[in-house]
Amino acid sequence: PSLRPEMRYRPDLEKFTFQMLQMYQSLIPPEEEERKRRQFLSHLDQLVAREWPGARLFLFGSCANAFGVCNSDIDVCLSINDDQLSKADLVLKMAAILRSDNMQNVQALTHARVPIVKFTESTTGISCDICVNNMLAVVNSKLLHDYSQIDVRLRQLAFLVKHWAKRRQVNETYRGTLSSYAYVLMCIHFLQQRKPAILPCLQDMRPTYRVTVGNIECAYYDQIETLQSFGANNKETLGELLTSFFEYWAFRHDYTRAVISVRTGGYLSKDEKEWTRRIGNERHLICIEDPLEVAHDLGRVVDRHSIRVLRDEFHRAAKILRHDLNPCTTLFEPF
Ligand code: 3AT
Ligand code: MG
Repeated sequence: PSLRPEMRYRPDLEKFTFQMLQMYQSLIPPEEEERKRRQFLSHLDQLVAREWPGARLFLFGSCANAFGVCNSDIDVCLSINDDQLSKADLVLKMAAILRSDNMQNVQALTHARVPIVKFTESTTGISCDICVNNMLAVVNSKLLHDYSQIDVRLRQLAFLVKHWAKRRQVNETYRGTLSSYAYVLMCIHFLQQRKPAILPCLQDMRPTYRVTVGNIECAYYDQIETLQSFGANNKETLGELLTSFFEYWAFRHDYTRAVISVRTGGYLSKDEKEWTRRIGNERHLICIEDPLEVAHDLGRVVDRHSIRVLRDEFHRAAKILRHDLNPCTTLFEPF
């Protein structure tokens, strides 16, 4: 078969794919880490049950969504009915419980947009963030996890993209670059667009899973077992996909008009989202619609300076994947 245009440059594509698969394997957390994590969580469950018998802990983020590399932090959500205490109060109380249990570096960040308590367990060195009643994050983690189970190329691609973003320091929302969550959505959207498609649009299918969180209805098809061969007609390898991913974000994405939307499996316009003007600190220089909180643009953290940094990094990656003799090393070189 003839290669896509961006593949002309790489005669050693097979070798590159092989090396990328090896790198992917090396990023998967070992079973030992999973075991420690389960132990840690059951201990947390006990602590919480003692204080609040009706409360529950939910995992979310990279240890629940299948996109966690080794040594990731653990994100936990405390789900609790308490009309007396605010989220900030609950975070403070949780911090006190953790301190009296000898957890290390316990910090309550009560003024953050999402109040959390951060801490480390001394014996295992596991770092953990606990937030309160943030069930939307639990549901979006399930959505990402369900996508990850359809075609293994998503998990492979996203691991490498996240690894690249961390190495190149473009995975820092406090400095105006994108969250891991945003990068995974970029990968899902990208695989929905391949021809033939590698991923379906789960929110565009007959819903088999429904929950309401606050005033947001979440509904999508989650019987993933029936979708195992969905991407089978597309034979692209990891090397090709990674190359095309960076080509897309370097040269093809319409930063002026387009919004990528995993929810619809396609593109929307900034006009229809009314994301054309800057409001306060929120600009829309790269637009990624949150699949559940559709009024949220995950690119809103990106400013005039960081969009340059980000686009320069996409260019750099695309150029390396075209021309570099040793792309596996150069691509992931620390910034
Ligand atoms: P790391 O492996 O920790 O980098 P992660 O998947 O845990 O990746 P984040 O730390 O970026 O991802 O975020 C943790 C979770 O919080 C992921 C997602 O369920 C939720 N989340 C993060 N940012 C947003 C956002 N802007 N809107 C909604 N949910 C978000
Ligand atoms: Mg995390």
